[in-house]
Amino acid sequence: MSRSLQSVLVTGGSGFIGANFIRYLFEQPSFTGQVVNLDALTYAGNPANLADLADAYGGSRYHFKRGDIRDFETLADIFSRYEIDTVVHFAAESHVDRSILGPRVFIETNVLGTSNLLEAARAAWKDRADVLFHHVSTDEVFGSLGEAGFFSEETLYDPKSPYSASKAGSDHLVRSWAHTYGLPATISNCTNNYGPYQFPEKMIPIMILNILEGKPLPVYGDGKNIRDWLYVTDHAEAIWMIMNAGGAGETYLVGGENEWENLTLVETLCDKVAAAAGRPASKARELITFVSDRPGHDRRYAVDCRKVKNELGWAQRHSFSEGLDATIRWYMENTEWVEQVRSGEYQKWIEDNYGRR
Ligand code: NAD
Ligand code: TDX
Repeated sequence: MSRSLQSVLVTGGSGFIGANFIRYLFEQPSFTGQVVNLDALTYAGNPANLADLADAYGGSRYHFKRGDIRDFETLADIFSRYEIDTVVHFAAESHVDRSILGPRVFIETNVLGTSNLLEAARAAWKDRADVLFHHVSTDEVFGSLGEAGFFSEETLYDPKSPYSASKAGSDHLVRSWAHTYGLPATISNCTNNYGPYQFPEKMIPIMILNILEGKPLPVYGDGKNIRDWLYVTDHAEAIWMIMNAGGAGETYLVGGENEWENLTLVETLCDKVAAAAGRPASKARELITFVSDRPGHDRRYAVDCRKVKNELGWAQRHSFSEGLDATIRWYMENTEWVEQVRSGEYQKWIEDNYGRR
């Protein structure tokens, strides 16, 4: 049976990947449905990320609802009011460092919030087969790799941080709802994303902004931890392909086949940002500062993404160099956005426009 894909509930659509995904969706001629973006607007959620889409499609094909996935009644109301037939679940606490400082909200949102969403979908859909619950997850659930090897769909879970443990918990819940209740569900586990609208607490935007502002570039530990980087719209495309053709109950690993040691990446960013700003690269590199390591810091992530490539025909479109150039340009051109998300004004603006949480 083919999937409806006509009324898509996107959770966390005002965050980094969610906003890029909704933008991507509205660019697809084959997507003719509506999107309901449910977002609690935490520090990481910003309605400005989709302001132009809200102008173009607001009230017709795009609906924003400020709400929390921890609140079951909100979810049940959305499923019935908008006749939701598809869920793409991004909403989460997403930053590893924050999970080390305060794990509780990660468990509440990522684990309990996901269980609420699964229950709301199950109650609304009953035994419908033309529906889909797609869960967006991370390669961090598999733990840390040594120098060789890759995570695959068969790798056993071994999360190491409160963040990755909470995401692993949510993955297990989705799998169990699929197995026990027959909920049509898919999961993607993706490597590190980068691109426009990423909150400047994550490595690439922090480094770009600090280079531009002449501030120290904090490299954790020895700088030799390895991450695999993927441009965010390539991730969005993989999700869209899974929504269309991914098998119910299946998991897909998605990655950039693009591994970088942190220090080498920071040096590359120094060179690229300095060139874009017309400044000497050597001055930028002088800003590199080694700082205490992240507790429990995973050494290396890398994924074998042959399944999504061979079965669904996915391939990334952006080379790392092009993607970084586009990202650097975006942060240089969107200084107002940067100021807004970094200032207390942002929280005030949210409260004035959307009410206190
Ligand atoms: P983000 O922190 O930028 O955005 C998260 C969004 O979820 C925000 O808009 C926030 O307001 C919203 N949110 C948080 N708690 C909520 C709640 N209780 N109810 C409703 N909305 C809530 O995160 P991101 O980087 O865009 O990541 C999105 C998803 O993708 C997450 O599930 C994350 O685990 C996963 N992921 C991220 C990466 C990455 O590199 N960033 C890689 C793989 C997977
Ligand atoms: O200031 C920094 N200095 C530094 O050396 C920061 C913020 C990070 N780092 C290092 C830690 C990591 O090895 O850079 C690497 C990338 O760090 P983050 O941007 O915090 O990402 P990471 O911890 O790898 O997790 C990200 O990718 C997987 C996302 O935040 C997760 O949501 C996603 O699941």
